[in-house]
Amino acid sequence: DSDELVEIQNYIKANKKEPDEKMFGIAKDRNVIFVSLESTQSFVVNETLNGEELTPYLNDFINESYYFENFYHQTEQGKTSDSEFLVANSLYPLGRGAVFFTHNDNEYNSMQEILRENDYYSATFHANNASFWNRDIIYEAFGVDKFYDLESYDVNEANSTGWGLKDKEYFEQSVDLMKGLPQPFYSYFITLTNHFPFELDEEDKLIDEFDSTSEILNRYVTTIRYQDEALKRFIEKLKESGLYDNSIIVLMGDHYGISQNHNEAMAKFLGKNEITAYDNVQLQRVPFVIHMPGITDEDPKLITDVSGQIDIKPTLLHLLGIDTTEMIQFGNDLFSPDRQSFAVLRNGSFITEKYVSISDVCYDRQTQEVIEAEGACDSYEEKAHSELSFSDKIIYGDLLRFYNEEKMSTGK
Ligand code: GP9
Ligand code: MN
Repeated sequence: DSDELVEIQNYIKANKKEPDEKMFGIAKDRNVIFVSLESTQSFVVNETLNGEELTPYLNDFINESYYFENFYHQTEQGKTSDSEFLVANSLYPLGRGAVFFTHNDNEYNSMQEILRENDYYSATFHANNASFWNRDIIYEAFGVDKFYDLESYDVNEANSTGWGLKDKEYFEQSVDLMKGLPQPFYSYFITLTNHFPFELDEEDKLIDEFDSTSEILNRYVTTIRYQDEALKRFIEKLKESGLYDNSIIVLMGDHYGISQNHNEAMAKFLGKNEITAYDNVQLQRVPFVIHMPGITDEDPKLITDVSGQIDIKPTLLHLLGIDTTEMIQFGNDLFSPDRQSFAVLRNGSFITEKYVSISDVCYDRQTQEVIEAEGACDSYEEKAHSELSFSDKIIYGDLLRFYNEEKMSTGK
């Protein structure tokens, strides 16, 4: 009921951090071009195979950007849709099932709705059936102004592979579709080629496959390399179209691509004897990049703080100069000087500046050793638990309807 919401609001208020004055509004009124990179994990960044970079373009782009190297995905069974849910709401997805299906009737205060109140137009570009992951329904609930789905693209056998339209073609056609968007806009792009089981036409293979017992990992490196080439073309075409300069470009890996079933091959790839429980948590890192032409290229930054997808919404809203003081969200602005390193994964594992907790075992992040002494992780245990359970309560109880009622009645 609404009393529960008050308790949650108090928790959120107590944990909110003030934004950095220099960063607040630094990208005011710019277009947002958000790219969700399918199954892209951080281990591919600055990695080579037989002397060839897996992501040459991304590696260069990072050197003109803010790059968060300890950024974790927080998705579960809802995969890409869970990552979209995190970005739009700064709420955690559910531990089971896909919240896009189970709670599409809820009240939300999505990024798109908030931006609409600030005169932004919002659009999502994804060359798949509109109903996949229930997107058509949930985008309505999120207030997405326009969904460029499969129907908006010219898709045929020649320009498709695996799950559908090849990323290069997808980006080419997307920029043409973007030209008509009212500005400023918040645009969200979801790639597809680097999707399990990672199929690619011979002509699109720019590097060799890996050589291991896992066909999946062997092919993954080639689809990762292809996606990187597509991303390069996208940015080039944005520059040609004139859309680039007045934009903020954000890149995010949606979730892991290589599951624990491929640990043996992964160990070989990373040059390790085995993939430990600790390594497995490290492998849940996905790239997160913020690129602001004229700003980040002048002064790029490698950011080592621990963070996650939950933090994206307040971070972006603050860069755009939008106040989030009254908003119900679990993330924190990544540029806030008072923010603490922290990310909780949906299975309850969590990462702090000094510790990693996995199934109630506490590890020292520096040595990767188990801490035998009782209690080191304890003070964060409660935070990790509160975050997930409060977020679940909001979703199961549809509690944002009480918040929205109050907002209506006070006109805030
Ligand atoms: C499907 C695409 C992939 O439209 O977003 O979804 P996933 O299987 O990664 O959740
Ligand atoms: Mn995905």
